[in-house]
Amino acid sequence: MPEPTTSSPAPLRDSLRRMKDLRRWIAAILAASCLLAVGPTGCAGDPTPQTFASGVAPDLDAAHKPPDVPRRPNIVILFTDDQQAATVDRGVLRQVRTPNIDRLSGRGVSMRSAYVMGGPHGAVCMPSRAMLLTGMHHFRLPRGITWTWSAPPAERGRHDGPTLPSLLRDAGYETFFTGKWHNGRPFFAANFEGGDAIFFGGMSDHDAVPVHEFDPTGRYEASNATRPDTHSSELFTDAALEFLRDRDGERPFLLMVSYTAPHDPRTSPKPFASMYPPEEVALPANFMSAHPFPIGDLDVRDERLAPLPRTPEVVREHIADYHGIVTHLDAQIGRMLDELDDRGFADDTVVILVGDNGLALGQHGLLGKQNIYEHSSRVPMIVAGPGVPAGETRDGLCYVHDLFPTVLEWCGVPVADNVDARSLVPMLSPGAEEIRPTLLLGYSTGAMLDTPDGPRPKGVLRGVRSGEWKLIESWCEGVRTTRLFDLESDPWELQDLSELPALADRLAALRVELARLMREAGDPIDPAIFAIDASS
Ligand SMILES: [Ca+2]
Repeated sequence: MPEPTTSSPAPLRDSLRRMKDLRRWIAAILAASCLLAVGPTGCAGDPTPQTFASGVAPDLDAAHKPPDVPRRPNIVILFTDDQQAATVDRGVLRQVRTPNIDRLSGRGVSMRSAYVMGGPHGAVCMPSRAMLLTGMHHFRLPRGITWTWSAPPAERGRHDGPTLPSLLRDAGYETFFTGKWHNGRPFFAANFEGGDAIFFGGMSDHDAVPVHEFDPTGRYEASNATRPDTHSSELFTDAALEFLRDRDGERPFLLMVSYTAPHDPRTSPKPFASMYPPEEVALPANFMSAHPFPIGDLDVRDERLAPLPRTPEVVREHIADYHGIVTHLDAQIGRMLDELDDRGFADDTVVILVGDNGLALGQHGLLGKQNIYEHSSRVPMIVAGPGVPAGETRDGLCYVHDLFPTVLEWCGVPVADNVDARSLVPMLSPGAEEIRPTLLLGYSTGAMLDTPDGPRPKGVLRGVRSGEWKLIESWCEGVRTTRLFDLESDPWELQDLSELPALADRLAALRVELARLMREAGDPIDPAIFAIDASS
């Protein structure tokens, strides 16, 4: 994998150029097939035969052949909440049982280096969802959908730009949503044309989630919410299955099932709740009783779920509960896969399982996701469907929101040039090209400090992944800490290599690349707080 360079990231430029070329090819073919099918009046809403998930520049002649490929695919997105990537990794270290997620990974490609970019406050779920829906880095999105409570009331839930569901809806897709919506009621109303069991908020008692039926007026008055006594994962799955059973089948569909499991409270029904005896849970290798240096959010809500110092006994109980709710969630995903199979959707439906962020659960002395270690930034991502290789894995770097242009590309919808996300299609092809040679991670506390330069987050974490290397820079109330890990030999991020003279050049290059990525992403933080010369 290419290393970061000091000035000209040639692999990145080449990758971008190839992707733009591919998009131009696809756009040309879509335009040609559209004209052939319906004349010059446009093809929104018409099922345009096309290949998808091929990852190769299509042959122009193919556009003139009879369609021997599936129609525009249905898209099912199973979006989970606070699910660690480790819960779907195959390997001896995984303790949780997920037979249905394994079934899905056997049908598709598992992205083992998929990340959430991060966020500007403790509720990382919110910017994560906003990025997936828009394909934009959260730095360039309005607070109204990434940090709702900090925006003026009139701007909360407001974003005028295109979104995945709105673009698919305009292209003729039926769009249906169930589950957790964390970006404001107006934003939901502007997106989906159908839904049920919609939960507006960040977290809830899983057995009494306040949910709404679909409201065509878009108002979603709080007084209209009901609290069914069904576990949230079952409730949202029930709504999704009802949608699949009731639909007329005329249009392709986008079905988004946004689970609020395994977010705490980590409760699950019998027998899942007692499926994993705490005393049998193995502690992670990077269990610590407390985080070893100051980072900004050591007192955020997630971190207060257990007292400090952490003890092995308490962490084992948290992990046991977590594994129970994950296996329960897996059972609901199994119901989804069964229904899709029984109704014959397997041939023309892409199924995506993706998490919004990870979770520490005792690693590095932390419990939450307000950091950028692997446990909290890396997420599950499995993509399965026609044209996608079965049972394969990819190690190339990508973001959750890279799914935005990926899905649009499959569905034949043009992607705007200003979108930050990059299509995963080249990664899913047999050649498995990289789309991101390096990748920025970042977290800032919502709590601000007054400084001579103006308000600044109390704590700022920024990191870069490149090949086997991971750099983390931390600034917390004036205290700087640097960590450099070799993830290949040290996947638990335990051994800091930043002081090794032999790695001084590598560290310097990574710091320069970090500053470049921050600027490219529109990050408002000045890399100078990490003593990086921003002009380099
Ligand atoms: Ca989350």
